[in-house]
Amino acid sequence: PLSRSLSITSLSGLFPAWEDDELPVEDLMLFEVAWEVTNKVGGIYTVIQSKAKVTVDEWGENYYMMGPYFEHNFKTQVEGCVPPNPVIQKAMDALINNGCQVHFGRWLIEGSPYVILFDIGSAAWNLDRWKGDLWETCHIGLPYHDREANDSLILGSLIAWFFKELTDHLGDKPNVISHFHEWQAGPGLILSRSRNIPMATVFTTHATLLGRYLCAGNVDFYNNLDKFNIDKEAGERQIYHRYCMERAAVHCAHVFTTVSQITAVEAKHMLHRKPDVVTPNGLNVKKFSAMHEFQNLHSTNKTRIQEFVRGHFYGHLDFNLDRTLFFFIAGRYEFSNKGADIFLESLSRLNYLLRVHRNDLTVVVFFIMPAKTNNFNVESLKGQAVRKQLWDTAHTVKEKFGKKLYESLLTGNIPDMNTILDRDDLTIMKRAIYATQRHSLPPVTTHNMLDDSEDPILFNVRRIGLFNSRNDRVKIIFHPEFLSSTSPLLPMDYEDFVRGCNLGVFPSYYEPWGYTPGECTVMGIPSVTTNLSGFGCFMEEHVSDPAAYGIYIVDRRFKSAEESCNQLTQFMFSFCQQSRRQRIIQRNRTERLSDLLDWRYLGRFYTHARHLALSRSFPDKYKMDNKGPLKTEGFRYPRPASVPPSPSASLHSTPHHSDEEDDDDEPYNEEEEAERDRLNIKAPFM
Ligand code: U2F
Ligand code: UDP
Ligand code: G6P
Repeated sequence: PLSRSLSITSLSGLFPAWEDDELPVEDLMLFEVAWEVTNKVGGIYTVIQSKAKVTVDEWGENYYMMGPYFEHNFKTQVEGCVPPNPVIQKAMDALINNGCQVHFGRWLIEGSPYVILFDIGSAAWNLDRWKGDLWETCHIGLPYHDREANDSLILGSLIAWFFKELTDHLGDKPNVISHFHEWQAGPGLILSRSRNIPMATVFTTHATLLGRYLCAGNVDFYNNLDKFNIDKEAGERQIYHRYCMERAAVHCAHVFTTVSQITAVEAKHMLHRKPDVVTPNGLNVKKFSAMHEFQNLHSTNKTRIQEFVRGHFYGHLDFNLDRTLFFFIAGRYEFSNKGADIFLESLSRLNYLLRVHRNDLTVVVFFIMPAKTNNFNVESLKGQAVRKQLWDTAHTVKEKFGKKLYESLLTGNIPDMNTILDRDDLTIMKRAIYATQRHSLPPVTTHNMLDDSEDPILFNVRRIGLFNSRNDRVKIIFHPEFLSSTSPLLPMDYEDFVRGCNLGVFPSYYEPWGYTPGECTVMGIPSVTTNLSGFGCFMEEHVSDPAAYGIYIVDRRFKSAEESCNQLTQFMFSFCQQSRRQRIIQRNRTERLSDLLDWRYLGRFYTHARHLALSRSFPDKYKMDNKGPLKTEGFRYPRPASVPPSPSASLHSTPHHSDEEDDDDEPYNEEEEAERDRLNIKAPFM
């Protein structure tokens, strides 16, 4: 018998006690199936990978992840081994003895979960037969040219086969729970259920196929959710078969979940089932023992970005890097879904505002969105080379200067500064300076774009005329490739880059969750999100004054694009008006929200979904007290203690109030403020 027990969280003490579902994990086996297990394609990889630790902590040896086998991924990420549980080996052998390759090992990520990986290629000769099975089962036909759909069917057939073998040998105990993610894992669920395999099933969608397609096509999606003829829309976009698999999986599952409230509403209309549980996406949060540690990281990484900017803008470095803020947008290159359209428009307005207010502040904005390119361009590489050369020159001269100075002091003399450097030294320095002349503006993009003329970012940069000219207070750098520490241009990992920036801007239109602003939050970097993203809605629900905590939520739901642009511009402009001191305080606050995004807290929604699935599939064994659905509602972070209570006074909710840069007179104490907030918490959880 299962129950929910009261547990006191081990987190910061900010959360009141909540009731947790308690599962007898020793009598259960948990399988989680996703195309992205050990295989990075998109955001689902982040979900699976970051959640591994808390799941292994709870389930130990009874937790397995399943996905496709790719040789390269296996070699680089997995330590192969023999399954310690003979039942697993037996089920694998049944497939292997029929010519299908299955691999087992520990995934080398935090938590080291077991993975069972199925080799699609080795089983592809069954495809036609399995297509027939799918047709027999649910009358879904897959076209031969859709490789992704065919692969998902092969994976699904192998997985359903595996579960059949497994459950045939398990008897009464342990009971199996299998959790499938996204439509690519759908066939495994559909086939398992149609074959009456005795196990509890959960299906999670991270975005609906139709939602993604319709939004990308510039329709007024949210105001017409109930009006779409979804079969027709799917057909017209040639995804009818995928949509059918998605919808079938959703309806086959004992429990259906999605990542946010907003996607729950979408799913109700696009898939005709209301999710049973919302399972928000968390992160594996690592806390520093002292606040200043992440602030120091900001500072050192900012220095690295500054170095890059010195090179990129060589010859045009007429702005003060100490008065320069770094903004960025990053993610999959879906121009309007990710809000790059309104971002660019707002940047052009921000540029205007900074100019008319004669602000000496400069904003350098990075667009990190992968597009098709033909490597780095010469101009960008040259910038870094020039910077390096200046650095080397300065270093050589400095050495020489230092040596002469030392010699002179040893003989008891202050050297003659006019002669300490000889003519050659001056020549070297002049040559180095001459090399920094350039006849073109610093480039907007770092790469040779394959589709330069049609590229939506470049097209709009041309339209608004932000070409990195001297007068512009907003400069743009489009880096059409994900970041990597091995890059010759900007050698930084994404995480370090984020830490070094001042503001992440993610004004998405279609974003079921949106990891990027959450990642900023746990690193203590403020960000802009929207009330159309799962993350933004979640923050709106749980934080009384999100902007005070460095979470700016643009209203894209009830406002026109024009109004949203204005709001975004205002957010950015008021951010620019903060002093350094205010930014530091705000970063501390932002970082304080990370508990809210920690899997140690959010993981319980997964536990709840599993519990619910067990109670539906094995009702005699696993009862659930009738407590109603587990919700995230009812808990709110209070407004930070030092922000004035009147909404008008905290219009932009910047930490008040000090106009001078680096003004340290402010009687502000981070620990005190955090403590005051703790005491302020009112509503109990549940
Ligand atoms: C949803 O995100 P998805 O996983 O469906 O989005 P994708 O298009 O699959 O992928 C975005 C990811 O792709 C990666 C990048 C992102 O994590 O790291 N990527 C890459 O590695 N290389 C490339 O060249 C291009 C992309 C949903 F839309 C989000 O809102 C949710 O947060 C997410 C998780 O629930 O699911
Ligand atoms: N990201 C990355 N490298 C980069 C830029 C972004 O790995 O240079 C990752 C980022 O960490 C985040 C993901 O891309 O996890 C974007 O996920 P999100 O949920 O925001 O949107 P999705 O693209 O999945 O729809
Ligand atoms: C961190 C460092 C400070 C530095 C500041 C820069 O807080 O600890 O030494 O001055 O970052 O902040 P800024 O918002 O100007 O990038």
